[in-house]
Amino acid sequence: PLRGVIFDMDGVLTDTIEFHYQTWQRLADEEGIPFSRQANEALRGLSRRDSLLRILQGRVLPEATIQELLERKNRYFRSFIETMTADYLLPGVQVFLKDLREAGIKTAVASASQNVYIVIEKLGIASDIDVITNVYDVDRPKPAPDVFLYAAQQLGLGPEDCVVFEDAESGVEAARAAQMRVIGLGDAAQVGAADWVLPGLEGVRWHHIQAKLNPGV
Ligand code: G16
Ligand code: MG
Repeated sequence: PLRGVIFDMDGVLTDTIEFHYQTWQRLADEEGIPFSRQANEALRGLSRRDSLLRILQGRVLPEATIQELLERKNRYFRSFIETMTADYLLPGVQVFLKDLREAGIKTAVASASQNVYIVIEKLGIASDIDVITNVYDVDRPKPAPDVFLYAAQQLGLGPEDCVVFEDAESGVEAARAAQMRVIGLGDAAQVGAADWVLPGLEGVRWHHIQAKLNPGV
Protein backbone atom coordinates (compact mmCIF):
# COMPACT_ATOMS: atom_id res chain seq x y z
CA PRO A 1 0.00 0.00 0.00
CA LEU A 2 1.04 3.60 -0.50
CA ARG A 3 2.55 5.09 2.64
CA GLY A 4 4.39 8.19 1.50
CA VAL A 5 3.98 11.27 -0.65
CA ILE A 6 6.94 13.07 -2.24
CA PHE A 7 6.27 16.58 -3.50
CA ASP A 8 8.22 18.59 -6.01
CA MET A 9 8.28 22.15 -4.64
CA ASP A 10 8.06 24.69 -7.42
CA GLY A 11 4.81 24.47 -9.36
CA VAL A 12 3.36 22.00 -6.83
CA LEU A 13 3.47 23.62 -3.37
CA THR A 14 4.22 27.17 -4.46
CA ASP A 15 4.90 29.08 -7.63
CA THR A 16 8.14 31.03 -7.74
CA ILE A 17 8.28 31.12 -11.54
CA GLU A 18 7.58 34.88 -11.57
CA PHE A 19 10.47 35.45 -9.12
CA HIS A 20 12.77 33.31 -11.26
CA TYR A 21 11.63 35.23 -14.33
CA GLN A 22 12.25 38.66 -12.75
CA THR A 23 15.72 37.66 -11.54
CA TRP A 24 16.85 36.02 -14.80
CA GLN A 25 15.51 38.99 -16.76
CA ARG A 26 17.48 41.43 -14.59
CA LEU A 27 20.65 39.36 -14.98
CA ALA A 28 20.17 39.01 -18.75
CA ASP A 29 19.58 42.78 -19.08
CA GLU A 30 22.72 43.53 -17.06
CA GLU A 31 24.70 41.19 -19.32
CA GLY A 32 23.08 42.33 -22.59
CA ILE A 33 21.70 38.85 -23.33
CA PRO A 34 18.25 38.55 -24.90
CA PHE A 35 15.66 36.95 -22.61
CA SER A 36 11.88 36.90 -22.30
CA ARG A 37 8.98 35.64 -20.22
CA GLN A 38 8.45 32.96 -22.86
CA ALA A 39 12.10 31.83 -22.70
CA ASN A 40 11.68 31.57 -18.94
CA GLU A 41 8.86 29.02 -19.33
CA ALA A 42 11.32 26.52 -20.81
CA LEU A 43 13.43 26.72 -17.62
CA ARG A 44 10.74 25.22 -15.36
CA GLY A 45 12.24 22.47 -13.18
CA LEU A 46 15.80 22.90 -14.50
CA SER A 47 18.66 23.47 -12.05
CA ARG A 48 20.05 27.00 -11.72
CA ARG A 49 23.16 26.10 -13.69
CA ASP A 50 21.24 24.35 -16.48
CA SER A 51 18.93 27.35 -16.64
CA LEU A 52 21.88 29.71 -17.12
CA LEU A 53 23.44 27.50 -19.78
CA ARG A 54 20.09 27.52 -21.61
CA ILE A 55 19.95 31.33 -21.39
CA LEU A 56 23.53 31.67 -22.68
CA GLN A 57 22.54 29.69 -25.80
CA GLY A 58 26.00 28.36 -26.52
CA ARG A 59 27.96 31.48 -25.48
CA VAL A 60 31.13 30.17 -23.86
CA LEU A 61 32.23 31.87 -20.63
CA PRO A 62 35.03 31.15 -18.13
CA GLU A 63 33.90 29.05 -15.17
CA ALA A 64 34.58 31.93 -12.75
CA THR A 65 32.19 34.16 -14.72
CA ILE A 66 29.53 31.45 -14.69
CA GLN A 67 29.90 31.16 -10.91
CA GLU A 68 29.60 34.91 -10.48
CA LEU A 69 26.43 35.00 -12.62
CA LEU A 70 24.89 32.12 -10.64
CA GLU A 71 25.67 33.83 -7.34
CA ARG A 72 24.28 37.15 -8.54
CA LYS A 73 21.10 35.45 -9.77
CA ASN A 74 20.64 33.77 -6.41
CA ARG A 75 21.23 37.02 -4.52
CA TYR A 76 18.41 38.69 -6.48
CA PHE A 77 16.20 35.64 -6.03
CA ARG A 78 16.82 35.55 -2.26
CA SER A 79 15.58 39.10 -1.88
CA PHE A 80 12.27 38.00 -3.44
CA ILE A 81 12.08 34.90 -1.24
CA GLU A 82 12.47 37.07 1.86
CA THR A 83 9.01 38.48 1.10
CA MET A 84 7.30 35.06 0.89
CA THR A 85 4.57 34.03 3.33
CA ALA A 86 1.88 31.33 3.53
CA ASP A 87 -0.03 33.47 1.00
CA TYR A 88 2.29 31.97 -1.62
CA LEU A 89 1.06 28.40 -1.04
CA LEU A 90 -0.83 27.11 -4.07
CA PRO A 91 -4.56 26.41 -3.56
CA GLY A 92 -5.31 23.21 -1.62
CA VAL A 93 -1.81 22.60 -0.25
CA GLN A 94 -2.58 23.30 3.43
CA VAL A 95 -5.73 21.15 3.46
CA PHE A 96 -4.04 18.26 1.63
CA LEU A 97 -1.04 18.27 4.01
CA LYS A 98 -3.44 18.11 6.98
CA ASP A 99 -5.36 15.29 5.30
CA LEU A 100 -2.11 13.32 4.80
CA ARG A 101 -1.17 13.79 8.47
CA GLU A 102 -4.55 12.50 9.59
CA ALA A 103 -4.22 9.49 7.26
CA GLY A 104 -0.78 8.69 8.74
CA ILE A 105 1.01 9.26 5.41
CA LYS A 106 4.65 10.35 5.48
CA THR A 107 5.66 13.41 3.45
CA ALA A 108 8.81 14.64 1.73
CA VAL A 109 9.80 17.48 -0.59
CA ALA A 110 12.32 16.69 -3.36
CA SER A 111 13.24 19.82 -5.30
CA ALA A 112 15.78 21.05 -7.81
CA SER A 113 16.11 24.20 -5.70
CA GLN A 114 19.01 24.93 -3.40
CA ASN A 115 16.61 27.35 -1.69
CA VAL A 116 14.09 24.63 -0.82
CA TYR A 117 14.69 24.85 2.96
CA ILE A 118 14.18 28.59 3.24
CA VAL A 119 11.14 28.55 0.91
CA ILE A 120 9.41 25.77 2.90
CA GLU A 121 10.17 27.72 6.09
CA LYS A 122 8.76 30.95 4.66
CA LEU A 123 5.62 29.13 3.47
CA GLY A 124 5.06 28.03 7.08
CA ILE A 125 4.77 24.30 6.31
CA ALA A 126 8.11 23.02 7.67
CA SER A 127 6.36 21.21 10.55
CA ASP A 128 4.00 19.45 8.10
CA ILE A 129 6.83 17.87 6.07
CA ASP A 130 8.90 14.94 7.39
CA VAL A 131 11.87 15.16 5.00
CA ILE A 132 13.23 17.99 2.82
CA THR A 133 15.79 17.18 0.11
CA ASN A 134 17.14 18.73 -3.04
CA VAL A 135 19.24 17.60 -5.97
CA TYR A 136 22.42 18.81 -4.24
CA ASP A 137 21.99 15.89 -1.78
CA VAL A 138 22.50 13.42 -4.66
CA ASP A 139 24.74 12.84 -7.68
CA ARG A 140 22.41 13.50 -10.60
CA PRO A 141 19.60 16.05 -11.05
CA LYS A 142 16.12 15.20 -12.40
CA PRO A 143 15.33 13.47 -14.82
CA ALA A 144 17.60 10.98 -12.99
CA PRO A 145 15.67 9.19 -10.21
CA ASP A 146 18.28 10.00 -7.53
CA VAL A 147 16.50 12.72 -5.54
CA PHE A 148 13.23 10.75 -5.31
CA LEU A 149 15.03 7.54 -4.29
CA TYR A 150 16.95 9.51 -1.66
CA ALA A 151 13.75 11.10 -0.31
CA ALA A 152 12.07 7.68 -0.03
CA GLN A 153 15.11 6.28 1.74
CA GLN A 154 15.07 9.19 4.20
CA LEU A 155 11.38 8.43 4.88
CA GLY A 156 12.28 4.77 5.49
CA LEU A 157 10.12 3.69 2.53
CA GLY A 158 10.65 1.81 -0.73
CA PRO A 159 9.84 3.28 -4.16
CA GLU A 160 6.70 1.12 -4.36
CA ASP A 161 5.37 2.80 -1.18
CA CYS A 162 5.59 6.32 -2.59
CA VAL A 163 3.64 8.58 -4.91
CA VAL A 164 5.25 11.69 -6.40
CA PHE A 165 3.52 14.99 -7.28
CA GLU A 166 5.25 16.84 -10.14
CA ASP A 167 4.56 19.74 -12.50
CA ALA A 168 7.55 19.34 -14.88
CA GLU A 169 8.35 16.81 -17.58
CA SER A 170 11.83 16.10 -16.21
CA GLY A 171 10.30 15.45 -12.77
CA VAL A 172 7.71 12.99 -14.08
CA GLU A 173 10.50 11.22 -15.94
CA ALA A 174 12.58 11.10 -12.74
CA ALA A 175 9.69 9.63 -10.72
CA ARG A 176 9.07 6.96 -13.36
CA ALA A 177 12.77 6.12 -13.46
CA ALA A 178 12.55 5.67 -9.66
CA GLN A 179 9.65 3.23 -10.32
CA MET A 180 7.29 5.35 -8.27
CA ARG A 181 3.69 6.21 -9.03
CA VAL A 182 3.38 9.82 -10.16
CA ILE A 183 0.60 12.39 -10.30
CA GLY A 184 1.19 15.16 -12.83
CA LEU A 185 -0.15 18.60 -12.00
CA GLY A 186 -1.05 21.08 -14.71
CA ASP A 187 -0.48 20.89 -18.44
CA ALA A 188 -0.71 17.39 -19.99
CA ALA A 189 1.82 18.53 -22.61
CA GLN A 190 4.34 18.68 -19.72
CA VAL A 191 3.16 15.89 -17.41
CA GLY A 192 1.23 13.58 -19.73
CA ALA A 193 3.49 10.62 -18.91
CA ALA A 194 2.19 10.58 -15.31
CA ASP A 195 -0.19 7.88 -13.97
CA TRP A 196 -2.82 10.55 -13.45
CA VAL A 197 -2.98 14.23 -14.44
CA LEU A 198 -4.83 16.75 -12.24
CA PRO A 199 -5.07 20.55 -12.58
CA GLY A 200 -3.61 21.14 -9.08
CA LEU A 201 -3.99 20.15 -5.43
CA GLU A 202 -7.20 22.06 -4.79
CA GLY A 203 -9.89 19.64 -3.56
CA VAL A 204 -7.51 16.65 -3.67
CA ARG A 205 -7.85 14.18 -0.76
CA TRP A 206 -5.74 11.15 0.07
CA HIS A 207 -8.67 8.77 -0.46
CA HIS A 208 -8.93 10.01 -4.08
CA ILE A 209 -5.29 9.16 -4.68
CA GLN A 210 -5.62 5.75 -3.08
CA ALA A 211 -8.77 4.89 -5.03
CA LYS A 212 -7.08 5.87 -8.30
CA LEU A 213 -3.66 4.26 -7.77
CA ASN A 214 -4.48 1.38 -5.43
CA PRO A 215 -7.97 0.24 -6.40
CA GLY A 216 -9.16 -2.59 -4.16
CA VAL A 217 -7.01 -1.64 -1.17
C1 G16 B 1 12.91 24.78 -8.99
C2 G16 B 1 12.39 25.52 -10.23
C3 G16 B 1 13.42 25.83 -11.28
C4 G16 B 1 14.69 26.40 -10.64
C5 G16 B 1 15.22 25.36 -9.68
C6 G16 B 1 16.55 25.79 -9.03
O1 G16 B 1 12.76 23.41 -9.01
O2 G16 B 1 11.33 24.80 -10.86
O3 G16 B 1 12.88 26.74 -12.22
O4 G16 B 1 15.65 26.74 -11.61
O5 G16 B 1 14.27 25.10 -8.67
O6 G16 B 1 16.32 26.76 -8.05
P1 G16 B 1 17.48 27.49 -7.19
O7 G16 B 1 18.07 28.54 -8.04
O8 G16 B 1 16.67 28.02 -6.02
O9 G16 B 1 18.48 26.43 -6.77
P2 G16 B 1 11.58 22.36 -8.45
O10 G16 B 1 12.30 21.05 -8.62
O11 G16 B 1 11.23 22.64 -7.00
O12 G16 B 1 10.41 22.55 -9.38
MG1 MG C 1 8.50 21.86 -10.31
